[in-house]
Amino acid sequence: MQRIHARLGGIGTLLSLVLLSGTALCQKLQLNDLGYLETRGLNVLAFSNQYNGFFFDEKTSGIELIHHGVRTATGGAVRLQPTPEQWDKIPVMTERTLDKKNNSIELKLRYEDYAFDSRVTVTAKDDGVMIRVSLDTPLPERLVGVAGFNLEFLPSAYFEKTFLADGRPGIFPLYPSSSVNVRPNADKIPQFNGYSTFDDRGRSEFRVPTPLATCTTLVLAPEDPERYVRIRSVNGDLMLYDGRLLAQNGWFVVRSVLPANKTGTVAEWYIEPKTVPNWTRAPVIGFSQAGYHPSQSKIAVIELDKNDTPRPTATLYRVTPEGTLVEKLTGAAEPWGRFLRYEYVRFDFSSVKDSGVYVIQYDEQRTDAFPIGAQVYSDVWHPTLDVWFPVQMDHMFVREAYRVWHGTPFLDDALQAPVNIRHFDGYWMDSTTHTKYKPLERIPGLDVGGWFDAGDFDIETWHHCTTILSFVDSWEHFNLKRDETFVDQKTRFVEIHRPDGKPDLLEQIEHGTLQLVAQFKNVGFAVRGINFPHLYAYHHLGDAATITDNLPYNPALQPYERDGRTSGTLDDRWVFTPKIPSLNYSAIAALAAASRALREYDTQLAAEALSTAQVAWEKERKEPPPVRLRMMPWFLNSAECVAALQLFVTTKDERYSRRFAELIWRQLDSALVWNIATAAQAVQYMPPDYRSKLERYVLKYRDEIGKLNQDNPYGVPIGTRGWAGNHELIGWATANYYLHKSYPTLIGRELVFKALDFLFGCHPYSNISFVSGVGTNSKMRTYGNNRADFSFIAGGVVPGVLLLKPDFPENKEDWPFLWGENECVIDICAEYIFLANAVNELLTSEGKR
Ligand SMILES: [Ca+2]
Ligand SMILES: [Ca+2]
Ligand SMILES: [Ca+2]
Repeated sequence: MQRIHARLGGIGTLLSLVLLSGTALCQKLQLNDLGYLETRGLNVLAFSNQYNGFFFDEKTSGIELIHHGVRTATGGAVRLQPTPEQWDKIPVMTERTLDKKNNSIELKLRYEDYAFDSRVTVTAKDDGVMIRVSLDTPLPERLVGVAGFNLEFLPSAYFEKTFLADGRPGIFPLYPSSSVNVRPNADKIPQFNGYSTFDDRGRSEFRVPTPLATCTTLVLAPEDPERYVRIRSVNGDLMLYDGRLLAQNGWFVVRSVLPANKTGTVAEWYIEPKTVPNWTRAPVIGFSQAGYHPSQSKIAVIELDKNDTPRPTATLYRVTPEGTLVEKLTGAAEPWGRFLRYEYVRFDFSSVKDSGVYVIQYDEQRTDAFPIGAQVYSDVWHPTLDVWFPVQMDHMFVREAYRVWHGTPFLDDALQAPVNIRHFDGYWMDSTTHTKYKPLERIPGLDVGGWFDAGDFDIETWHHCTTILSFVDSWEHFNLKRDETFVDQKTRFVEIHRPDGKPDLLEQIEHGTLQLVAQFKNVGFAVRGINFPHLYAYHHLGDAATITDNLPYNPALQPYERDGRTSGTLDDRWVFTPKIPSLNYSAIAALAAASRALREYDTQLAAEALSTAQVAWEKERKEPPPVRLRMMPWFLNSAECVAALQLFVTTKDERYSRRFAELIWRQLDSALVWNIATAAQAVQYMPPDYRSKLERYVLKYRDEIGKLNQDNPYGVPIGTRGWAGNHELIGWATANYYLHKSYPTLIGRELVFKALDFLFGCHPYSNISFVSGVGTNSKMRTYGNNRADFSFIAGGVVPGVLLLKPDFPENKEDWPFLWGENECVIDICAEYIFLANAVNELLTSEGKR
């Protein structure tokens, strides 16, 4: 968004600087009903969000600052490293007490491994907060010199800014370049589950950063009234570290080491973040950065600070060929009300249908320019298929013009994973391999096809299945013959922007199918995934071809020794082989579907996919699921339902449709929203009475989604989990598309369009498009495998707006490392291609009505 004039109390304005110099600092923080300390321009949260025991330190927990609308500090807690990494030990918050009278929050933190308890209080004092750490018993011997109180500051919030350490000036490093010491592993507090983020090349050592500065008073960004924070340590030194020396996603850490042999207060900081008097967050004008089709409704949702005074109107200007603005429509900015921490007004400019370039102005703010036109959605999916998916292709060399995205990776796939494992990426192994292979024995034939799951490089079979299914849906519904990619499986070569006479979508379906077929052929069933044995390989950033040595492991050689064909380094990926019936059904569905799409493209692979699916189906039906999976039969039955439908569509064998009919109504009764898309997809294949029977459920579904208009001003589902909700949103809109096709009078087409509006910028926090390279202003920093470069891969769709408890929506654009906000994954991207085409089809086939 562009700002036109400096606004009183707005972001970074000259005016606010002038005001600040002559006035007092902020008012005292108050503990509000939501459980955090609040004043205008500053919130202090204390464990409003918990550390996630699954992915550990996600930089969304501990004591945190939201400073002039931006979450700039996190991780305030007793920690066991100067700059904790994601998989370092985290404290469990065992008790949190709110003291309204004293504007204070007390936390009890525990490290179970060391039976170490501490208390941390955060109390409003003067113009800031006092943080006190106290101990009832002295530090455990092992944690002396190790335990400290840390608070982490967002590097991108302090780039191009200075600090003062006891008055000595410094500049925050743009790139990590301070010093590191190497110490023996005996001194190290082990990371989670004995894993290590550091590849010490067999030397039993680890790295420790040295401080950028040591002082008792530290001022961050003295020149910037919006980022200024002063920290004074009452007892003991403050040290400022750069966490990026150990991990690119590290933050700047301020730390005080806790003293040995002491009880009572062991660390005490007074923190004073400056606030701009009467600060009011600039409005966010949510709108579609990709523009609008003339015939759809067009509603800008404007997000306002609760202290802002809503303006009565907003204006749409047309940008003329001469470069001037002509007022097209001034309309009401209708109040919608409160959602989380903001107030909302909405500006409806649906009546404007003339093709052209427009901007929206509200108050002193004007949006990026965007088009209205009949063709706006025709190409919005191109970057995803042309660029994003080719870059994700595993086992292939991928070039784009002069650039090589990656070399040919994982020619050393793969070894049978050992038994009884809980893996850091959520994979696991049972007490047996369930295969004919011994632990660490090579499973042949898996170095083919597949995609890098996400910002990481594992083969995630579940996501493969949904990706293939969605691709086949796109192929069958929209006949996407676009050809801008050259794929040669034989020489493992891919080139972007180079047509090869074959539809790219089929080349992608083939690429996923090759991996699935290989799993069944060589393992006997769909594997949970193929992933890394070492954490230091898993967190790799850069070219996938350099993660392993690409040579199969040979135990006869020494580590790091090679003989030209094999290697003594145990770095080959592991195949995780727990038996998961629902996963097998998902794979059966994907293979059955792929066999239709590939029938003419690759007859042999199509036949193999279908026979694999049919044999696997018979096997799965005969084998009762393990006891623990019978606990959630609806999930298993959902997968079986999809498999039955896909097998029926492919073969027309009524055994499959009978099984589908047996399951689907039960499924709709137990989990309506989860199953409605499958039910709707089946309408065209089932007997006529199916449609009328389903109508009852559609009515119920319509009532349910109608509530969304009261839930939030966007009228779409907004996820509340630790991973933001764009996937659910796309799934919701896709279900609406299928339902609209069969029940156009019950489910309107706007219920499909709204989701794209949201993805393209009509959402909370900012108005950036969540699809990189699509729309005027779109995500240029995402959690892809090039995130260390603060970059993106065009066409990637991010998870979007993360709702941090209790009321803070966030999607950072200056910091790519929060995966819950910014990680692009294969199934979301495939389903986005479908949705974009669904919207385009509805608007171009029905738009003239
Ligand atoms: Ca993964
Ligand atoms: Ca092609
Ligand atoms: Ca290897």
